Order: sequence, then C-alpha cells, then structure tokens
Amino acid sequence: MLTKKQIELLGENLSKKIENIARITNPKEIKILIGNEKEFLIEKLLKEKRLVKLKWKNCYLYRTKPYDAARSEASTYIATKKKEDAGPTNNWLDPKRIRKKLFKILKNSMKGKTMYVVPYILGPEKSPYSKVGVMLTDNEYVALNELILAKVTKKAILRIKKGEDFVFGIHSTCKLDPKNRYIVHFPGKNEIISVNTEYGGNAILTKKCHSLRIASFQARKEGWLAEHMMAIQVINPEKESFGISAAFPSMCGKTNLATIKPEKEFKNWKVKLLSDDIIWIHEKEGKAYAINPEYGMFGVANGTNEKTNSNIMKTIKQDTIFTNVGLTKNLEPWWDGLETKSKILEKANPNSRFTVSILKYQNLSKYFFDPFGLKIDAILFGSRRKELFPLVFETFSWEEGVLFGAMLRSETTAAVIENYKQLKNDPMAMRPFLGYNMAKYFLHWLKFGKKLKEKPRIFFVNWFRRDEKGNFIWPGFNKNMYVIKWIIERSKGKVNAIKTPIGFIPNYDEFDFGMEKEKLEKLFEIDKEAWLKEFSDARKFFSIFQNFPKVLSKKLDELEERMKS
Ligand code: SAT
Ligand code: MN
Repeated sequence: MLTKKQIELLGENLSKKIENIARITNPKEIKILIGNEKEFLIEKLLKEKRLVKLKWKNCYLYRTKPYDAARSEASTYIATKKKEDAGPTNNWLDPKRIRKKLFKILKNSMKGKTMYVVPYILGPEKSPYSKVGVMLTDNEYVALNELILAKVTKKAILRIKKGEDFVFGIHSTCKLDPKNRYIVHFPGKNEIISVNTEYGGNAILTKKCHSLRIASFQARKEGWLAEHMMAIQVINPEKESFGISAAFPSMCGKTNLATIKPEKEFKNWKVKLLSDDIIWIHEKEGKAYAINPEYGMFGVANGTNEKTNSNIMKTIKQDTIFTNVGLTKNLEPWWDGLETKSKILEKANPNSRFTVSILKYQNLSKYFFDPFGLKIDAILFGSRRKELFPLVFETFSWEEGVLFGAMLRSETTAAVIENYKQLKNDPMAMRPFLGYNMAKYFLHWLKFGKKLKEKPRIFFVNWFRRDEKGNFIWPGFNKNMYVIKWIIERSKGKVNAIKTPIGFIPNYDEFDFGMEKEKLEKLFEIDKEAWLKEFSDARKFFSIFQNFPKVLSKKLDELEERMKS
C-alpha cells in the first residue's frame, strides 16, 4: 500500500484509485516514478539478466517472447456501452463484463513485484493541447520505455490534483499468456487495462492506447484530430518553412520520411523533425497546427543503416534500448542491412525496435517545444501498394483527400501479429488506433476541414510500386526529397502538374535524376480498369458502416464517373 508521504504527493483521489488496484494485484511495494529513474531501472534489469549490455554506448537489448513481439489487433478492444459506438472496424466488449474478467486476471498478478506509478504529460508541457495521465505497471522494461517515450514528471500529478481530467492506465505482465492477452480501452471512462503482454504498442500505454485510441475519442468531442502521422518542418533554399504531416500504416516508412536527409542535390534544404509517429492537430485562427504528444521514438530497427537512414543511425548509436534486435559476437546489435565485422550470433525479429529520446535527434524542429506546434501546409496519406497507386498525386479537394484517406488499403506488415502480407483496409492508417466508430471519424475529418480557412492540401504517396519482375521501381529513402519538394511547390502554387481522374501528378522532369523514362511512366501509370475495381472494393468496404457520410459517397460517384469518361 501507499505510504503517507506517497498519498500526500498523489492526493486523495489518485491514491484511492491506485490503492484499489494494489488491493487486487497485491504488489510487494509501490514506487512512484518522477522522471529520473532510468539508471535505476536499467541496473535492476541488468541484475536480473533481463537486459543485455551492448557494445554501443549506453545501449541495451531486451527480448520479448517471440509470440509477443508485435501489436496484437485481435487482443485489442474498445469497451463501450453500445457496440455501435466502437463501430464495425473495432473489436468490441461490454465494459461491465470485461472489467470483471480483467480484475480476475489481475488478482495477485503483481505478487512479489513492484508496482510502478508513472505520471506523465503528453505534448509540450505548457501547451493548452497537452494531456495528462497516470499509468501503473509491474514491468521494469515497460516503465523504462515510458521514461523515454513520454514526459514522466511530478507536474502531471500537480495538474491532476488541481482537477484536470486524466487517463488512468493499468498494465500487468501476468504470465504473458497469449490466450489471456487483453488490451482494453474504456474511452468514456478515460481508462486502459492491458494484461499478458509486454510488447510496445500493447503495453506502453502512452503510445497507441492513450495518444491515439483514447485521444481520438477526446479529439472528436473537443474538435481536434489525433492522428497516426509523422510531421516535419521543411525549410527550402529561400528559407521558407513548410509543415508536412503524413499518415502511413506501421512499417511503411514513417520514421524514415520523418528523418529524411536532403542529399547533395538538395544542398540548401533542411528537414527538421516534429514527430515520427503520432500528432495531435488543432485549429487555430483557421489554420492547422500539430503537436507531438510523445518525447521519444519507438522505431523499426530492421533495414536501418548508414545508406538508408544515417540520421537515425547517428541517433541510436548511444542511449538506446533495443527490443528484439539480433546480436553479434562482439555484443553489437544487429539486424538485416546492418554492416558488421563481427560474427552474427542471432537474427533480428522483423519487427525489432529502438527506443530513444527524441531530444537525442540532431535535427529536431524548434516547433517541437512550441505550445501551439507546427503549422501544417500539406497532409500526406500513403500505403504499401505494389501496383495501382502512383508515386504521388495531389487530390482535388479536402473532401476528396478525406475520401482517398478513407479508401486507404495497404499490404500488412510484421508490425502486427495477424494476417501478415495481405491487402487490408486501413483508413487514414488509423484502423487499429481509433477509439470510436469510424464513420463518425470520417465525418469529424470533414467537419474539421470546414473550420480551416487555410486548408492543407492533401496528397497520396506510394513508395512501394513494383515492376513485372517484382522489384521496387522507386529508390525511396532520401530520394523521397524529390516528392517532398514537388509537394511544397504545389502547395505554393509554383509548379504545373498533369490532371488525371484521381488528381494532379507531376511532370516527369521534376524527377530528373537519371531515372529512365520507362520507369517513370510505370511509376505514374493510371490503370483505369484497376482503379474502377479499387473504387468498387472501396464501396464494399464503406457499406459496413451504417452512417457513412453522404458527401464522401457522392465524391466517390464523381471519381468513378471521371475515371470512366
Ligand atoms: O504499436 S507500436 O508502437 O508497437 C508499433 C507500431 O505498430 O507503430
Ligand atoms: Mn505507429
């Protein structure tokens, strides 16, 4: 139970909530984290042989169970009184019944362990858009990740004591039994309970659970957007600044785009990072502004190297917690694509990750600290599609942009346990992360657009188109700067484009860096029959919603007409 001093710090209300959980889970002690406990947790994990000290400075390796090394969508639930409020794309549970079951699972689950109380702020501390929460966990690895990924601070407790709304999260490792794995959100109650998992997005509750699922629910009520997007500030040679945000499903290159490095042909360009994974967008004076709720990155290690992403390589060479990466004889971390002279002892999980503070990233945007955030000028949706979608196109309007976002389908990746490598509908890359009915979410996007006098233009990108032999046509990575540059020039109205039924595509000479014309033609090819099939598939998908916005149906009709004529 809490000590007198702890109760004084936490206040009565919060103390009661925590003691209620302690009574059920029965930990041997309760420890409140205030932000400076990283070394302590690392020491403890090392002593218990749960961390491997790596050769890189202050870097460590943690291994989760192979069956617990990615998000589990099948175990993720939205618990609302009415099933309709979770909508047809979420797993739904009755809140009363599941609460009972979860408390049964939690019974004595922390016996002999420490319960960590983790108070945190999401977003810049002084931002009117920031939110607070408290998470409980019995897992040192999860607590350590929280210390890097969220702003863990006493100040969160002070705000809660003053009466601010807060999210309460309960995580317990239990027996890591996948059959009893539950990640349950109670959006109306601002509560999250996660059991029998210790993997990233399942267990680090500030991440997808609070910053997206609970936040999206709050965002709809309060008139803003919580999005699965990266955001960057791009500065051109004329020293003009642009804000670009992009939503891609997990493992489709969000972090790579967020940390893109302008190469020699873009000598006087700068790209600064606001967020690699999640942003909260608010309207202010008719413009859209984004803040990053997080303080760290939980990025994909696999495939990262000096060639693909030297910025990230520099960042993760020290002070980083690696999860499920491989190992060399020399105790260096290892994964596919990484060079090493040492013998490889162990391969990496395809969803291996790095956890690092965003403050360690050398090109952080000053807007990361701005209470109102970065002004967004262009929004990108993107997915992993081997055919159909061109490298980039600009949609004709906010409504059509929302429609294409809603139509987003992607080849699934190793970031989720289930259905690897299938084509799956993933509207706005938010399907796994939305805390309410998706039809209402589409409507919310349309409404939000109406508030904006200066609407960001909406683009669609696809880095993953392949040729007949199955090879990627586009080199991707830092070459994506060509796409970024085109998007900026379009946003400024500075560059002409080719009008197609789906939107504007670039003139090929914008991509003149030695790519053969044939390849460019293939990259931008519009296959009418295939698009008509795509539209009809979209219609089928939209038909699962009872209240799909009419505006979007009408836009889809128009799009189809244009494609036919
Ligand atoms: O959900 S995680 O944060 O574990 C990774 C992802 O899918 O983006
Ligand atoms: Mn993500």
